[in-house]
Amino acid sequence: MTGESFAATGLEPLELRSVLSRERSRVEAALERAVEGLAERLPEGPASAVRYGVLSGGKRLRPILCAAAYRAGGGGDGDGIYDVAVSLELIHAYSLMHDDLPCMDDAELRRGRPTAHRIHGVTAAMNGGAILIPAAAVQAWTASRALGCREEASREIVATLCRAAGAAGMVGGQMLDLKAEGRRLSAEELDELHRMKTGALLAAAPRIGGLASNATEETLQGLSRYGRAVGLAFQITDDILDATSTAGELGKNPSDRELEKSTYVSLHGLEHAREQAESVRRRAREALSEAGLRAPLLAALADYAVRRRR
Ligand code: GRG
Repeated sequence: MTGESFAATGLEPLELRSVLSRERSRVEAALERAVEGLAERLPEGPASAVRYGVLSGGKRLRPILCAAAYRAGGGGDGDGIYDVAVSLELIHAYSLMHDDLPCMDDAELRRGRPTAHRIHGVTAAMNGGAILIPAAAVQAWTASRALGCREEASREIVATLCRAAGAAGMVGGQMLDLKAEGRRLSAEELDELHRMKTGALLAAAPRIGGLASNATEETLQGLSRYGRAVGLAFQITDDILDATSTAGELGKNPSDRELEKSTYVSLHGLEHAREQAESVRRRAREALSEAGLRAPLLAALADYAVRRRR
């Protein structure tokens, strides 16, 4: 991240680093509240896998996007939105636990640590991941009601989360990914796969924040456009990092190269992938200004999605 890139957002790099660190602390606290409430009612195996899979670091970008959009939409600065926002992270954590299983990517390393099934066993990681799916929906419902959202808004928040996680979103994208094994995808097929597998949940994050803040329809549409662009920029960058970093730098393995997956880099080349990421990052920022949203953190998060190192 260069000073130049953040100056335009109103957040200098050092400032963004400290804002992100403060945001992550608030997300971690909400995750601990959510996981303790859940794990204490579970048998030891899945309880340990859930704690391990959820409370194991990570960038926490989805809940941070959600909370930032809530404030951009006129919500206050209380902790309640983080309890709503972590519903996205519970879905994300389950997807990583399941993605790492031997029947999927058979991964050893995630976030710089052994994967959940390597520590807690395949059954506990599988069950713990499955428990997180309905738990995330319940979390979104109870936390949004506690925040004071109208029943209609809470329903829409839960529906947005479930749609993004489901067959038209993340799970559908993963099915396309599994079906693509050993085959080179066309550019259109790869766009569709990424839009669903990674983009849908990232795009849902600012929309959920907007819904929780009772934002206007115009703001919601702007946040959705912004979220779709951030999701795509994030995924193109993931492909670039996968092609240019070591497992140690990324804290995960195997790489897409090792799995012989189609990526933006394998299809379009590194330079073109970088240009695409840059152009989608600009599109994300334009979506904010077109909707009349003055949201320096959301703008800086679009930059962060492409300028991160892991
Ligand atoms: C049964 C078909 C089927 C699916 C189950 C496993 C699964 C659901 C979905 C997989 C979705 C998946 C693994 C998407 C990858 C998304 C992605 C880019 C993850 C990395 O996100 P970061 O960088 O991770 O935000 P951190 O570690 O920072 O949280």
